Amino acid sequence: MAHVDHGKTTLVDALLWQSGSFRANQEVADRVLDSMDLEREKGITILAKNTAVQIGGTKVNIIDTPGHADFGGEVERGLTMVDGVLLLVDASEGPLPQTRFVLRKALEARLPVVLVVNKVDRADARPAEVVDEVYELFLDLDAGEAQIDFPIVYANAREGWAGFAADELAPDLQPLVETLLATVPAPSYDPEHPLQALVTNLDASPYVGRLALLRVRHGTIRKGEQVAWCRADGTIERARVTELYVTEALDRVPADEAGPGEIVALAGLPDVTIGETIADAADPRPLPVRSVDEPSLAVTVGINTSPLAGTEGDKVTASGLIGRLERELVGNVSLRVRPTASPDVWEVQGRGELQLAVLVEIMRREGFELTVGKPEVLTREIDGKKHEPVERVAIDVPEEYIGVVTQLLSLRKGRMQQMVNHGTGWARMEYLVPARGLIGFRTEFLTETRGAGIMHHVFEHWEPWHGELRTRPTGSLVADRRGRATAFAIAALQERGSLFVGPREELYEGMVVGENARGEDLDVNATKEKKLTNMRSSSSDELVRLIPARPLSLEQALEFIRDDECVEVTPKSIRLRKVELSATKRQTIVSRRKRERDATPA
Ligand SMILES: Nc1nc2c(ncn2[C@@H]2O[C@H](COP(=O)(O)OP(=O)(O)OP(=O)(O)O)[C@@H](O)[C@H]2O)c(=O)[nH]1
Ligand SMILES: [Mg+2]
Repeated sequence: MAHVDHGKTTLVDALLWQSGSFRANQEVADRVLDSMDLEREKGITILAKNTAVQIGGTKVNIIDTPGHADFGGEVERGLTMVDGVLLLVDASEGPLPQTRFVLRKALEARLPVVLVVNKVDRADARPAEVVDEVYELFLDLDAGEAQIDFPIVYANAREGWAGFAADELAPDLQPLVETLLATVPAPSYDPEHPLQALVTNLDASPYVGRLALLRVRHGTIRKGEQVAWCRADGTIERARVTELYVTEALDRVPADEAGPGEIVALAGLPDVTIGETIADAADPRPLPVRSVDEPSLAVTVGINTSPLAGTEGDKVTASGLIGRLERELVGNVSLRVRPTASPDVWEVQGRGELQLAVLVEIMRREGFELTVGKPEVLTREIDGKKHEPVERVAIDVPEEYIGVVTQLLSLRKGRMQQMVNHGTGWARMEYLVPARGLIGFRTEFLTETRGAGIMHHVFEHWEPWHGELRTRPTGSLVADRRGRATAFAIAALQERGSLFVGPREELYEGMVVGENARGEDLDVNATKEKKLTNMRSSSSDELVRLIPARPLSLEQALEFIRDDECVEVTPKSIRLRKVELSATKRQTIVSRRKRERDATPA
C-alpha cells in the first residue's frame, strides 16, 4: 500500500520475476498487474489484484492496491485479506495524503507494517528525512509502541534491488523478502474451527460464470463439497463448490482444496456478493460484514437527452443504464446508486471525481450514451447539524507560487496545516479544505502554477457546513442554434474566450462551446457563414488565425461545469451543455431568480 505512483505495482513485478514466476525469455509487460485498458492508459492501478509467489517453501499471497485516493475502497477491502502490509514511500516525495489514509487503516486493523523506502535511486532522494517523516506520521496517527517499532527496507523497485541502508542495496530483493517473512506472521487459525471464508471480491469467467474471491479463515474448502452460503440478508443457503481455483503468479489454477490463509476463487454461487460468508454446511458461522468508508461525492447519471442523442452510441435506454449501474454495484463496494425525481436519472455516489469519471469512461467504451451532472459533495446530519466532507490536501509547488496557492485556497475556505520547505526551491503545503472547494480547483491550480504544481487529496473527516463558497469565476459561451461550427464564426469568438470546439463540429442550442473570459454566460452564433460576395474569396480569408480548440477530457469537463450545466458523454464525444437547452427558457429562469433576489429585503 502507498500513495499513488510510489512503485507498488513495479515492486510486485520484481517479486514475480525473482521468484521464478516467468521463464527467462518470456515477454511480460511492465506493471503486469495493471491489466485493464484504462489502467495502462492512465498508468495507475484502479482495481486491487491478487497474485502469489513461492519464496522458498512459503507461499506468499500478495494484494496490489491502488494508491489514488478515489480508489481507497479497494484498499479497505484488500486489508481484510492480509496478515501484514508493506508501506511503500517514495524516497523523494515522502508520505503524502494517501500514505496517511492507508496507514491509518492498517493500524486500525492492527496489521504489522514493513516500511519500504522506494526509489532511493532518484537524484533528489532524501531517505533519512523521509524515514523521519514516516515516524512522525505514525505518532500523529496514535500508533502504539509496538507498531512504531517497524522494520525499514530501502529499495529500487524498478531494478528489483533492496537493502537495509539506502546506499547499500543488494542486487535482488532478498533483504526485503527476509524482512517480510520475519515480520508478517503466517495466517493464524483455529484447527478445531469449522470452515469460514469471507467473500471479498468478485470476478467473472467466461466458462464458469461468476467467481467469488475469498480468503479462507478457518477450515478447508474442497471442490465438489456442499457448503453453507451465509447471505447478506441473514439467510443461509446450501451450495456446491463447482470449481475451485488458487492463484499462482498471474494464473488461476484449479485446486482440489485450500486451507487457512489461502485466497481462492470459487464458482457455483450464482449471485453471491461481497461481504457474504462461505461456511461449513453442518455448522455455519457467518463473519461480520465489515463496512467501508461512506461515499463523499455524487453525480447524476441519466440517459442522453441532447438533440444528438442516439447518433453515436448503441446503449441509450434507461433500463440499459440502470441495469449496468446495478451490475457495477455488485463488484464495487464503495459506490452507491440512488433514484432521483426523474425516472431516467440516477445519483451515483462515490469517493471522488476520478472514481466516478472512470466508471463513466468504462461505460462510454461499452457503447453507452449518458448525461452526467455536476459533481456535488454529500452532506450528513451529525447532532442535528449539517456537515460536509473535508479533504486533506498536499501541494508541492516551486516557491514562487506559494502566494498564489495560499490565495486560491483561502477563497475556498482552506486552512493551512503545515508548510515545509525542503530547501530545493520547492515547498510542500498541507491544507484541510472542504471537498466542495476542490471541485474545479485542479484546473485553476494548474493554470496559476503554469502546470508546475502537484496536488493530492484524500478524505479526512466531516466538519460543520462552511457556508457559501466561490466557484468558477468565468462564464460559458453557449451556442444559440443548431448547425456546424464555422471557422469564420470561431475566428470572431476566440476574442471572447477560449473555445472547446473546432470548425465543422456539430452544435446545438444550449451546448457550451467555450469559456467566456467574463463572469456571465453569453449566447453566441458559432455557425455564422461569411456573407458571400461576387468576389472570389481573397487569400487573406483563409489565413484567419484559428487558435486550436481546447477539447476537455471527461474529468476536465466534470470539473468545469456549473450547477446549471451537464456533460453529454457518448462513445465518440464529450460535449458540455446547459441542463436547460432553450435560450428563452434559460433567460426566463435568470430573470425570475433576479426578481426573487430583488424582492427579498436585504
Ligand atoms: N526511479 C525509480 N522509479 C520507480 C521505482 N519504482 C517504480 N518506479 C516508477 O514509478 C512509476 C509508478 O510506478 P507504479 O509501480 O505504477 O506505482 P504504483 O504505486 O503501483 O502506482 P498506483 O498503483 O497508481 O498507485 C513508474 O513509472 C515506475 O517505473 C524506483 O525504484 N525508482
Ligand atoms: Mg499500481
